[in-house]
Amino acid sequence: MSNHRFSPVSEDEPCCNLSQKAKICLGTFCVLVVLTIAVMVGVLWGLPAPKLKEWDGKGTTPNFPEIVLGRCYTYTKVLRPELSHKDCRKIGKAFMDAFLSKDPCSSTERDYQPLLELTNQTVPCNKTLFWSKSSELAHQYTTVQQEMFTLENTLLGYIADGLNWCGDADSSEINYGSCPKMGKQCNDTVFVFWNTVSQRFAENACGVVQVVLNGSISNTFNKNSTFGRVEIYNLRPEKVPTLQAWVMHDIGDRSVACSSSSINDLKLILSNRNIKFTCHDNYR
Ligand code: N1C
Repeated sequence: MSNHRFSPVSEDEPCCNLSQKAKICLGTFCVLVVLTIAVMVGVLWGLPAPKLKEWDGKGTTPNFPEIVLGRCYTYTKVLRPELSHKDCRKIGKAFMDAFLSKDPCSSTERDYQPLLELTNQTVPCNKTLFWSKSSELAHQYTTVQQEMFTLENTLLGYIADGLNWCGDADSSEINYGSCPKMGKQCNDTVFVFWNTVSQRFAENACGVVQVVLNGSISNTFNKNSTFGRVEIYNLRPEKVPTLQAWVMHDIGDRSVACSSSSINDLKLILSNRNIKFTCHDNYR
C-alpha cells in the first residue's frame, strides 16, 4: 500500500499555486479579451446596412409583401372561393423568392415559374379579354360582365396589378428606395413578370377571344405593347379560331380606326397565324 496521505485543502489557499504576478497577468488578459469582443460587437452593430443600388424608377410599393398576401386572400376567399384551396403563404413566398437577392436587370422567366405554377387557373373558353391602352374601360366592362376575364381578373394579375417591386443582388432586402424604370433601363423584373404572365394568359386562351383597343390614339394597335409583342404571338390557332377587336373612341371622336393602317397590321399578323379577325368601331 502506498504511503499517500490526504491533507485537507486550506480555505485561504486556493487550488492552484499561481504567483501573484501570474494572477495579475491572467486577470489583465481576461479583461482585454472581454473588451475586444465588446468593441467588435459595437463596431459591427453600428455598421450601416449594405447600400442598395440606386435606379431611376420609383421603388417597391410600400408594404408590398402585406399587399400581395392580402390580395391573395381577398381573391381566393372572397371573390373566387372556388380557389380557396390556393396556399397564399406559399404564393407570397414564391413571389418574394422570384426577385429577392437578385439583380433586377438579370431577371428571367424562370424566376417566376414556381409562382406561375402555384397560381395556375382555368379561364373558360370564349371568356378571355385582352386590352391595350384601354385598361380602365376594359375593367369597367369586366366589372359588369363578371364572366369575362382580363389578366387582372385572374389571381396572379389581381395580386400584381399596379404594384412595383425589385430586390438587390448584394442584399436580401426589398428595395423600397428605387427600381429600374419598367422596360426602360433594362429587361427589369416587373417587365419580365408582365411578359411571362401575359404569355401564359394568351397560351391558355381558347375559343373566340376579344380585345379592347383605344381608337383615339394614333397607334391603336401598337406592335411594341404587351398585346402586340407577346399576346397575339402566343395565341394557339388550334384553340383560338377568332380574335374580335372592340375599338373604342373618346366621346365626340367619330373616326373609324378599324380601317386604319395599324389595325391592318394586326389583321395581317393574325391572318399569317391562321386566326380570323373581326373589328368593331365604337360598339356602344
Ligand atoms: O402593353 P399593353 O398595354 O398592351 O398590355 C396589356 C396587355 C393586356 O391584354 C394584359 O393581358 O398585356 C397584359 N398586361 C396586364 O394585364 C397588365 N396589368 C398591368 C400587361 N401589362 C399590364 N399592366 C401594366 O400596364 C404593366 O405595367 C404594363 O407595362 C402596362 C401595359 O399597359 P398598356 O401599354 O396599356
